[in-house]
Amino acid sequence: MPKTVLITGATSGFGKAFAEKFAANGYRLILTGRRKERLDEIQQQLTDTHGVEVYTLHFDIQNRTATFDAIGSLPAAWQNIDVLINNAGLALGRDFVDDASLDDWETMIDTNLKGLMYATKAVLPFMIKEKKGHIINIGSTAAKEVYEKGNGYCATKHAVDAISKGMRIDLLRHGIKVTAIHPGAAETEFSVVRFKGDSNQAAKVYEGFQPLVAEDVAEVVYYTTTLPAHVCINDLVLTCTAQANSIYINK
Ligand code: NDP
Ligand code: 8X3
Repeated sequence: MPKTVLITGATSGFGKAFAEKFAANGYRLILTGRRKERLDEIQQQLTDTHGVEVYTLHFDIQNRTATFDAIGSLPAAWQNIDVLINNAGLALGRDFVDDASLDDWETMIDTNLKGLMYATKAVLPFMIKEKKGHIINIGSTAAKEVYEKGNGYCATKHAVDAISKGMRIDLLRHGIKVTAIHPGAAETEFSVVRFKGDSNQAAKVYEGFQPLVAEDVAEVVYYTTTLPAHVCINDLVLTCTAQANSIYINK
């Protein structure tokens, strides 16, 4: 029986690269996101290329009922989830605290923190029943240091760091691994979303150095799932070689 991974935010960037990597390694995939057409395309492409089974669920992870209804609707044959990757997330805006938009803050909190908690709580009963599982939370270097004009986003990622530590402690008794992966700057749709569609401003973020690409992060995430049952990577920060942390980039 192939293993099953559920990836939130699988329509682009890291999540899409995770889907490709796990499919190439024979996993069955449950892919989620809001953009149904993209999920359908990725499902078709991965099925054709790797011959794996792909199940898609499209919902807004900010919506608690929609998240529980979607994950709760999984047929019994898809409930044996080995790996949950809590990846869906976004940054909105680069503004001083006094200029930052409350709507942006609320969207980031609802997606990056509350959405992650909803997805985890929806999947956990399946893992607890099986007495095994691996939860991988995608944090950020922004979970480790706060940078100027990063206020709301950094707060949500610090919260992801904290909830990952809490999950690791509380899920010990169920034998469930919890890994937090904290990538640095990676060129995906992330900055286009952050700058609300301004792709020129987004491109400037990555000028003058070679950032990570989604496939780099996928390699590391996949690696954490290949270790023996008694070994767990708890917390891992990865950056491109030009980046030391949230603040220092050699460019
Ligand atoms: P992308 O913008 O490329 O991908 C974000 C994914 O999240 C998309 O699949 C999107 O799907 C999904 N998503 C966003 N909002 C929602 C929502 N409300 N409901 C459901 N799904 C949602 O960005 P990345 O791949 O770069 O980001 C993935 C994760 O990695 C995020 O948590 C981000 O904070 C984190 N990260 C990114 C870094 C970077 O530099 N790129 C570095 C460190 C961490 P859809 O729009 O279809 O709903
Ligand atoms: C994304 C990386 O530097 O924009 O988490 O915070 S950064």
